[in-house]
Amino acid sequence: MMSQLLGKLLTVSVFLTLMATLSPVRTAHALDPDEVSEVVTALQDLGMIVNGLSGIAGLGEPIPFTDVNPSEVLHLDTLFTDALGFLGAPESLEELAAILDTLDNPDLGGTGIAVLFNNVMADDTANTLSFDFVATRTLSVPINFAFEDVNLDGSPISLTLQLSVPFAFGYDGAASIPAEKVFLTNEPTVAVTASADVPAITAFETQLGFTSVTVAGSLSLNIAINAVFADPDMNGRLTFDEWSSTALGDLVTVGFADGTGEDINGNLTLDATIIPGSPDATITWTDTNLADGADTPTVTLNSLEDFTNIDATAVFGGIVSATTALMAVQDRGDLQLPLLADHVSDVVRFAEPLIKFVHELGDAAVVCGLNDTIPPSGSVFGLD
Ligand SMILES: [Ca+2]
Ligand SMILES: [Ca+2]
Ligand SMILES: [Ca+2]
Repeated sequence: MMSQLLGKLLTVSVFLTLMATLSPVRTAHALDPDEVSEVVTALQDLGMIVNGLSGIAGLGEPIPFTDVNPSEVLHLDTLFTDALGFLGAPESLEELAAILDTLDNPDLGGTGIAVLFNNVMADDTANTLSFDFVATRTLSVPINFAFEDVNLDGSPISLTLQLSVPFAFGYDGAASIPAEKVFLTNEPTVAVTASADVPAITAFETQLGFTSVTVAGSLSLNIAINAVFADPDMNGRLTFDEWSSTALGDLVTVGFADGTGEDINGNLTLDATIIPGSPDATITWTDTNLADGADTPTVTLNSLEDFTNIDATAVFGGIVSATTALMAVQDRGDLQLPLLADHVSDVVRFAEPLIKFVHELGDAAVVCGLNDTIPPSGSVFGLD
């Protein structure tokens, strides 16, 4: 009885041992240092790809109401490789993860860019490594608005740029081609945002055509730009081989996304003292979603329109014509003017405020006079 039981147990145990031996289960092993260095190389190489996004589409376009673009503010052409720096020679993926976790930097190379390596995780059994890279910079940039006849340069606003991207790496030592051993298990999106929230800008004075205007208003920005990676053969592994041999335009799609709430919401008022009432003009630029294309600004200049169509040369041209006419008359003697009791010399006195005005502007290095040059040159002050 007992021997029968033992015999059965023995049979079962032999069967199980045989099964274990025959089954093709490949137990993952920790990577050796050479293999870890392949992952480090791949990470650095991918960094070059991310750097290469600099200037593409929205990343290289000025942020509305400013004259800076996300790539230059975030130093995107070197950002990711600068953040990685020298990774040394880790002997395991967990060691590599520990190194990445120490790379957080509140001021990367004195650029004012703060970088974070968040959620860094490695598994030396599954041969995986993942982390989220986040770069943030808040800076002060002057308002800049150039559209049609209007070109405003104004007071600074606080603008925050952020780039975030999740990376998930895998390693397969059995891959037939060495460059296919390291791969991304995700198709990462490099998400860039530019945001500002200024309920009341610092009012500023600027030139609009030939008059000075005071600009006030509010401005909020929630710009979102996504650079989306795609696995060329869609087999779930975006390999080192694929990202290094695929044209950037085929590997990554860059475009505006729908930012939080209103993507652009800017309302400026323009006021010139020369025109009664306030404000004299408005500039409105709103767009709830830049992903479907950007709306154009609405510029309502009202009476200020006239001032954008005239420049200093035209104004001085007019003054010169008037003074030329007066001098021509004066050359003939101090005649009494028709229908008026005044003589020409009285008219010239009447013109004195105008001449004084020209004197004042003369300090601004504008040469104005009777000679038919551009701008007119020679003296017009001989009348006084
Ligand atoms: Ca693939
Ligand atoms: Ca939106
Ligand atoms: Ca839109």
